Amino acid sequence: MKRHFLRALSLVAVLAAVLGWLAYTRFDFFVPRLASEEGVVVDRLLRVHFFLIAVIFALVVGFALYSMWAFRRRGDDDAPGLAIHGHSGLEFLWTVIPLGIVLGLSAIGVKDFLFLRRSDADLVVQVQAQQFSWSFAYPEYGIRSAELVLPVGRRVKFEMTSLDVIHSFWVVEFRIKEDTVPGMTTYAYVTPKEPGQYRVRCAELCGSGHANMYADVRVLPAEEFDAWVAEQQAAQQQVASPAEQGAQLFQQYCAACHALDGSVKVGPPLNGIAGRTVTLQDGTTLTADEAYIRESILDPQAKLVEGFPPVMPATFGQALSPEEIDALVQFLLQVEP
Ligand code: HEC
Ligand SMILES: [Cu+2]
Repeated sequence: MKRHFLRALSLVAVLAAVLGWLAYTRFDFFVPRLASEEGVVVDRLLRVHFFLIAVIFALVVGFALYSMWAFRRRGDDDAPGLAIHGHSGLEFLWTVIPLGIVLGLSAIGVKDFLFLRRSDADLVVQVQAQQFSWSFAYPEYGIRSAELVLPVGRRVKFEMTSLDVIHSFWVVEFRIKEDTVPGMTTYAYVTPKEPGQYRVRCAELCGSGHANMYADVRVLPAEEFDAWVAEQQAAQQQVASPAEQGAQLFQQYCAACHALDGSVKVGPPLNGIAGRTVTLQDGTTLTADEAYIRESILDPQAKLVEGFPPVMPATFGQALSPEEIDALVQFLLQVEP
């Protein structure tokens, strides 16, 4: 028995050494690119987990493989196997060692968690989620953007909320994920450390356009970020024509569900909507005019288009200012068929 045990243990040791080494040194291969200071802390702990998981895997699989080979059925040997009734020493070890590991990991976890959630920040970005778009406001600078633009090296505090259902703000390269909850403000902190292009994804199944709910993230060196802010501030001074502004708003808030090339997404295509004959769910028809388009945006459930589910958010009256609604209506009235 002892001979078997020592052999199996050698197999485990070899497997554990190889897999543990791979998991620890090739960790970067298994995780997405890392772009924040906070992520360094997250990855450090995750790497330890990877290593332990590889070792435990080797332990289980090593003994199993060895036993399958060494104790395989031979010839016409029908004798019953060895009856073993437990082993106090082993049970003690496999209780105490995992307990120690779990307690150790949770101690590191608490320490890291407090570090990640510490409340110092030198830039606040307000995140508003709604079906199926993101919008970012920079109160310090008085600007609002559909793209999340951040400077390298400044700790950012995200103050997040949702207008309708629970969404989840997830930027995998920053290693942060935090739910956005209607009626409540949730927080996340991040210090970008690599300029580059990343993506916010919604990580909470939130409805029919969930898979399209993302926003671009652009991390810039400090001077370029300042230039971007100045540019945005200047752009807000200039009055873009309502139709231009409407086109931008459309991309941000509506494009997840409405195409402009005639294809059907979650909702009907909106190119050439003005003057179109629309059949409603109750079988009546109407000609789409300005009042109908406006009503469709502010109170989408008032008249439902035949063949489509009633999933258009009824929150645009809150998410957008009256001028922005006007801009959208102007845009839709003149968008090419
Ligand atoms: C969650 C997906 C979704 C989003 C986001 C969305 N819509 Fe809709 N929309 C629909 C669906 C589905 C319909 C058809 C059912 C109905 O009438 O409500 C519709 C209908 C419409 C109609 C009537 C279309 C017709 O053929 O009569 C208009 C106009 C419209 N939407 C405009 C907008 C605008 C503008 C936005 C952005 C501010 C927007 N929608 C955002 C899903 C969406
Ligand atoms: Cu969502």
